[in-house]
Amino acid sequence: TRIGGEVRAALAARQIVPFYQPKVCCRTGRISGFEALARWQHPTRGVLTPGYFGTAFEDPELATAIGDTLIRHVAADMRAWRDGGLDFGRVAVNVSSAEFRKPDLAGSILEVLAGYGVPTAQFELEVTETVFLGQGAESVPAVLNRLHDSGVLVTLDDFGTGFASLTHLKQFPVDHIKVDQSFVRNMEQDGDDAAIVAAVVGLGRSLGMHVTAEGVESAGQVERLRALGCDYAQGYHFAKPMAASRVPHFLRNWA
Ligand code: G
Ligand code: G
Ligand code: NA
Ligand code: MN
Repeated sequence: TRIGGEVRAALAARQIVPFYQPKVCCRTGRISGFEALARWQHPTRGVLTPGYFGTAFEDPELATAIGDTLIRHVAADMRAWRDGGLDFGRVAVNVSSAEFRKPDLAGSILEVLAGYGVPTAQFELEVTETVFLGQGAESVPAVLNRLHDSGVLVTLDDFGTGFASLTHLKQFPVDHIKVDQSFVRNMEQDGDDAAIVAAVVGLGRSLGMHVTAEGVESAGQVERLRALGCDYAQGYHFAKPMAASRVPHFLRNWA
């Protein structure tokens, strides 16, 4: 495809990079870590979000190429931050369904982390429920178990929007769940949304998992989430995804 060719060229030109969005502990207000989100630093069009190239994540070969590039970039950034004595917490990377078709996905991730001397406990994988149903679904249990057993945190993203989620929570080594932003957006006005967020927080609690609310855009939402006992919050209220070069400054200025 046209976009496929462009993405390949962008990868070769090192124009696809991770941006980082902080996650904040609701209880302490401290930064618990960041989510890495792919961005295309286009030479003429500026910084492009996956809205322009996200279909590439559905193509197994391209998704793997982007994933490999991105995870190396993230590990290199983590290495540099560690060397600079920066306390950045944990970094989460998204992995699409198509990437699970790659043979030994777990091994290749662990190899990159080891290569950069990044502790597995500082690394987190975000997957949506679609990975349990997608092309590489049969490899998912082994990959997640191996990563989890190696100390990598496994997070179920966009929780509440897929299907059979409760079965997956039981069957797979899920450490963390993220309440989808569609439930967080109107939680102050919509009682049903607030009830769903409360229920997910309660479910996480009872299963021993931490819960992150995503798409948090107001102080009022943060207050509600804190009252509900939600562990972490992420969204434009705190910060938009930022370039790696801005992370040290951001952390030093965080109260
Ligand atoms: O980053 P937003 O800012 O636009 O991201 C849009 C979508 O693209 C989200 O669903 C997000 O999870 C996905 N996405 C962003 N970066 C990556 C990535 O590096 N890998 C995968 N698989 N998906 C990503
Ligand atoms: O699928 P995933 O949950 O990984 O994607 C997160 C998406 O949500 C990214 O596109 C990210 O840029 C976006 N995002 C992060 N915080 C906010 C927010 O507060 N509001 C909105 N509307 N989008 C957000
Ligand atoms: Na995510
Ligand atoms: Mn999400």
